[in-house]
Amino acid sequence: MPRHPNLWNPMNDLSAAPTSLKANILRHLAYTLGKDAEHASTYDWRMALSFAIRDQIVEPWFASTRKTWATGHKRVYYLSMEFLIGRILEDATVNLGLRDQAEEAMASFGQDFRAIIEDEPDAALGNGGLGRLAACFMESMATLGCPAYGYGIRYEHGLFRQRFEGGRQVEAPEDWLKQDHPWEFTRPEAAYVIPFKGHMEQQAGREVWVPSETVVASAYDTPVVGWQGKWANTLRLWGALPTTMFDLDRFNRGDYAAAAEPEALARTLSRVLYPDDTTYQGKELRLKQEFFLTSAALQDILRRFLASETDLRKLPDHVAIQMNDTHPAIAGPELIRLLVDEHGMPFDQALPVARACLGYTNHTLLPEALERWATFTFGNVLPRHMQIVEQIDHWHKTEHRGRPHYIGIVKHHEVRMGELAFIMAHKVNGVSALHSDLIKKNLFPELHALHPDRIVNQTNGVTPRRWLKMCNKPLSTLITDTIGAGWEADLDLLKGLEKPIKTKAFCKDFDAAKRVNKVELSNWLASHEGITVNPDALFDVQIKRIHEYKRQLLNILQTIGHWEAIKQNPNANWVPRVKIFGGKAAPGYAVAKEIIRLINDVAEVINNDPVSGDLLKVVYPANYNVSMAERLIPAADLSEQISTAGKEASGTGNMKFMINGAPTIGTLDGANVEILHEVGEENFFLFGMTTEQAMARRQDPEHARKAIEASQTLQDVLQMVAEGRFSPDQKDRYHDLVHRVWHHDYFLVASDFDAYDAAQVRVDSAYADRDNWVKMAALNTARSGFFSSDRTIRSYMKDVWNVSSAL
Ligand code: B1N
Repeated sequence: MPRHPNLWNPMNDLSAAPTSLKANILRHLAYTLGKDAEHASTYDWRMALSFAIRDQIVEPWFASTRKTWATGHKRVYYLSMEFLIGRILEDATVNLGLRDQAEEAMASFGQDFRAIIEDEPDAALGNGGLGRLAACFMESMATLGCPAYGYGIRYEHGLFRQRFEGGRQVEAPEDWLKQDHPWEFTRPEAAYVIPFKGHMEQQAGREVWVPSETVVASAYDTPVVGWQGKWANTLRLWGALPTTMFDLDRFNRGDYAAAAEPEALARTLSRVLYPDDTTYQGKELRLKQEFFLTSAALQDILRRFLASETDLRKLPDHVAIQMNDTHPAIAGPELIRLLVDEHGMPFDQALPVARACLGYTNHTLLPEALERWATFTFGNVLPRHMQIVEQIDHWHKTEHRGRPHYIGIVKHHEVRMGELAFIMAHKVNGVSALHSDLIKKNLFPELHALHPDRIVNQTNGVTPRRWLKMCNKPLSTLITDTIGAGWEADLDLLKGLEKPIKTKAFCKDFDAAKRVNKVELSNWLASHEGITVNPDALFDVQIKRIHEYKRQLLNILQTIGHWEAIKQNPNANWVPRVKIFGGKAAPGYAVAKEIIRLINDVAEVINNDPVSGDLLKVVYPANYNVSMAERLIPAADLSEQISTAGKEASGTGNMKFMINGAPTIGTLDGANVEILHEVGEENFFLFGMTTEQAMARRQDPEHARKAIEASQTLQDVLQMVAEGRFSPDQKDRYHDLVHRVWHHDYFLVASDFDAYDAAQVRVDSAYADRDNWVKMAALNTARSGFFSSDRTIRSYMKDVWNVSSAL
């Protein structure tokens, strides 16, 4: 066993020179895991390495916390129902600058570093872009030294695992906490009572809420370390516990099952993540989860504030609270409730204090995603908040008396969470330039007229540490060799690649780096999916939640048309393609599930066709998640961003592909518009209707029929699908889906089909010109600096949070 004088005294460990990583790994293996190296499994080694790496985070974490307290620095609180973190070990190792050392240490123990990294389950506490954005923001806030807490729910079960059975999606529960989770610290002392339901009572002339249910929110802290370990913040996730572990009366009467009921009931609050992405169901449990997170966070925020301050009117000088969509929008009324009911502040004073603290980020315009709670449900679960919402509504109406077209918060027996969040926030932001414009014009035109300075744009970004440095070693090594280090924290430095891109030598290296990733992905596809693909084919990738507006259907229909064209003329000079799909459908979203099945059915037929052979393959690996994205994106040649214009608020996958040197085929939607602007139209495959054209097109009730009749290719493709060419065992399987395209094509698959097909032809000819293609790909990387989430966070700090860096 290794010996070190510091091993036995933890205080020495913190202050003295760090023990070597190797020694720490062995120490944890023995004393934390209780395992002899001889008998340690991959899991044991992963845990030992994780604890050893975690040790290195604790010091900067303490230092950051101390500094924030000592200086009374303003803190940011990011409230989100989702944090889609993925794996933590490699990210932390990279940020601490310990990857090579860790790899070498594991090798010296005879362990394969990759296998250890891949043993870690994803923390999948989110559905898609919204949750992943929250995770990127946490990393950027730590990198920039912005004192911040993320607040979320510690779901026992994250997003479901996806399997395919006969091409159909089958969901299984996700179980990330089955093994020990080495990254969190349990904080039983940070616990708050969360009230629900009950009734209001007059007591001494005051309204008093007498709740009939309570649960306890108990904290679990995960440190989030920034680039180079200069700062670390806390992600605080709440777990639900019963207030009384169980009902002793019932237990004594022998009613054992019922006695455990309060415990089971409480725990359901943090049991499972709702698997909906950009849709909303008015489920009571969801409202309870939202209040559970928000109330716990606000109680924690006030407790921390009152530990060093007394005057709650100063709260906005010390506290910025960001609402990630409307899911935590109950924060407005809850903060007022705490200030008024618990701290005796008058309502008229509490409202402006709350508003000065709060910001609201809108992530979608889709009407099916906008939260509206029936006043019956809302008033039943949160009777006190129902009163406060009506007070806010009344106050706002009085303030703007006489202004026309005023939209209230409560209307048609529903509480509209968007309007509530807007009125209770001092800044409201969209997530791309186009989206923020549409918020002003289409979503909140009346409120925007009343508050013309409130809506601002904050175009999304992604962390270049995870999404380039960590996931794409060949390319990041080449970048550092070419322009030096430093781009990781200043992504605009990638501009320095523009000159080298003009040289043959650099382009050759860039191409070689991409090829390494493509070979690696091909090997993975062979071993995991049992499919052989040609690494020299064009890798065309669409990975995201399955949704009609994202138009995976457009992609697969065009794929069928392309296959048919190859079969007509198999000896033409085709560019070989691999069509890669990844993504899950919400379990209750029937149309999305049909699209999944169609993709799998089409893959089955095409992949077994000897005529098209290696010229076209369709692969759809099951259970797409953050870790799979980290494999697919670095290996992609083409990024599919083909949503109906006006529907994708931003997209963030689009940015990850760009950074990793994959040109986009896409519409003028979300952040695609800004990607196009940065990279130039000669390096982007633009197609399709604009938002305005799409809106006009829908006015014609015959738009789909006309588009189909005008396109021989689309007619043939729809005919093949309808006839059962891809479902020989059940020929009418896709009748309904095809019928939808003809008669209910709200997302304009038919109207954009020919333009998309033509853009794919342009892609093929561009790819055939290898030198120019590589240049185009490399320019995507060189011009992607704007899409670092560091830029986004700096902008929030300045325009929304009014907070400076503490570094
Ligand atoms: O948020 C991402 C954007 O890049 C995407 O364009 C956008 O679609 C996504 C309800 C949502 N909007 N709304 C959601 C998620 C879960 C849920 O229960 C809505 N997700 C987005 C980041 O800005």
